[in-house]
Amino acid sequence: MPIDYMALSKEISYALRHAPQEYGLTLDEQGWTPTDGLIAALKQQPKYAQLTAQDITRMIEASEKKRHEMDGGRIRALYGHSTQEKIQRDAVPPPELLYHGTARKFLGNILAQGLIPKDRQFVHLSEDETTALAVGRRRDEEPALLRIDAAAAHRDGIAFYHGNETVWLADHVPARYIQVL
Ligand code: HQG
Repeated sequence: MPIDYMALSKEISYALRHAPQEYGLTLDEQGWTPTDGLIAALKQQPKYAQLTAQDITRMIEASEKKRHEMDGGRIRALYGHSTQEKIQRDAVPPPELLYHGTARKFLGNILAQGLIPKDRQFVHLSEDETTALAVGRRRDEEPALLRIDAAAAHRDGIAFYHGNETVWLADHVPARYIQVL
């Protein structure tokens, strides 16, 4: 049976973002773990009995979002973590503006507290409005779109981190940098 890349991607995200210990894996400070260990753990399931590193490479290439990366025998998730040990990231200057799509029902709290990471290690922000709206649609058919004055926040000392080409991360975004569009 051909490998279902979408299911494989979801399971690898689950393992590398949320539950490495369920797969007998340990993440290093940057979230890396040996690819062989992940493959060995997945192979215990009959549907992945023949799984190879090339399948994972193909899955990453086939994905519409870059969620994982492999490098020199290691693999990691690029964002989304909820593991206890916070992934270490280098702060980098963000684009002028970032966006966040969310459910309308969260707006009151967000405008009071700012954006907080909730169950994840970081707040997730989008480079463009289209991506942010797609993120928000996971929770609301007519999502609220927020614009973050990232340049001003950065000037004021708020750290931003790079996830992938469209995803940016922050520890917390105070409400004064957030505008509802
Ligand atoms: C909301 C997916 C109340 C926040 C996506 C969001 C993304 C607050 C929810 C990535 C709040 C957390 C992450 C506050 C934030 N009060 N609600 N003060 N601050 N929130 O899933 O950004 O497909 O942890 O607005 O595409 O929705 O899995 O974050 O609605 O890139 O690769 O709390 O996950 O990527 O939800 O999504 P999440 P998110 P993948």
